[in-house]
Amino acid sequence: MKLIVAIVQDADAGAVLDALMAQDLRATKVSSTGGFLVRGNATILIGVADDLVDRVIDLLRKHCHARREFVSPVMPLSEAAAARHWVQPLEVEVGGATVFVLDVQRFEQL
Ligand code: 2BA
Repeated sequence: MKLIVAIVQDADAGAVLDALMAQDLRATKVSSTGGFLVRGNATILIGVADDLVDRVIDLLRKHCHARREFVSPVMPLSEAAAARHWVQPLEVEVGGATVFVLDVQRFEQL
């Protein structure tokens, strides 16, 4: 058995959960926050038999989309005044999904 930990964008989480449920796969969504952008994202935990891992990854690939986000660098007001120009927002591409596949040593439902 494997535990798939998929960090996805909030906008895609609903479609991923719907697709997992439609295939009778079990999942748990946990609200999370990315360390860099400090914006909400979703971490989806999916426990599956080994032979279903590729199916789940295909499903994540289908429903998770990369998007461009802009981050405004924070600058202290005094420095900003000294610089006499606006700091350009930084553009980053947030990936469709960041996926970890872990071996499960033991699985119990009590
Ligand atoms: P964040 O940490 O908020 O990162 C959002 C996006 O910002 C990243 O997209 C990447 O394009 C960019 N980014 C992150 N750190 C950066 C840095 N030090 N310098 C420049 N740009 C940077 P993704 O790589 O697709 O990551 C999306 C989200 O997946 C991340 O949100 C984080 O929540 C999670 N993540 C990514 N890699 C991870 C890892 N190795 N371990 C745990 N979580 C991870």
